[in-house]
Amino acid sequence: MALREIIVLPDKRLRQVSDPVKAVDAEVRTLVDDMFETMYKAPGVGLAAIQVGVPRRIITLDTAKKDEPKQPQVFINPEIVWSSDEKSTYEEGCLSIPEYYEEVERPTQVKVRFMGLDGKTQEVEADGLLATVLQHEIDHINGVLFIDHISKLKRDRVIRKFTKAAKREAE
Ligand code: K1U
Ligand code: ZN
Repeated sequence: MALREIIVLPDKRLRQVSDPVKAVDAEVRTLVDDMFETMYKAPGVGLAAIQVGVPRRIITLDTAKKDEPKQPQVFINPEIVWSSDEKSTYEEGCLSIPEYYEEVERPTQVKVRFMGLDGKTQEVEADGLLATVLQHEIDHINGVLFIDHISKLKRDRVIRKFTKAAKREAE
């Protein structure tokens, strides 16, 4: 297992649409192991492969509370096949936009079809934090960030802040 670097705004790779995985092979398994190590170290409750610079449709996730046993979950080629009309608001964060949090409204419940590490297609119905994180991560593999769901004023402000920081770091 290896820690990978998490790419941050305004890195253009975060806007890339990731490619589907054709088969679960050794390369995919190594990437998934590395994503879990990187996600737990961050720490985060989810991670999309593109956040470590790999444009594949792979998500790792663990929404277990601190006092609960770990519940690592892998979603390969995930797609939302149903969303509730009911909406919920959650204060989201993003490992690619560090230390910025904003309320986002999304469907309360979703049904997601995906491939597991065993190569089999499965479906999960999610609500609460799991539904929020799944939608956030599926956005990532489509090149969408949670700041795309907030006002343009707030979005422009956070993009400007991270662009300035990146320029300062490059000097
Ligand atoms: O995709 C990411 O950038 C990970 C992100 C997922 C997420 C969190 C909250 C709402 C929607 C999506 C994070 O994990 S940010 C860090 C975080 O929220 C957290 C970290 C440690 C413990 C609990 C939460
Ligand atoms: Zn994120």
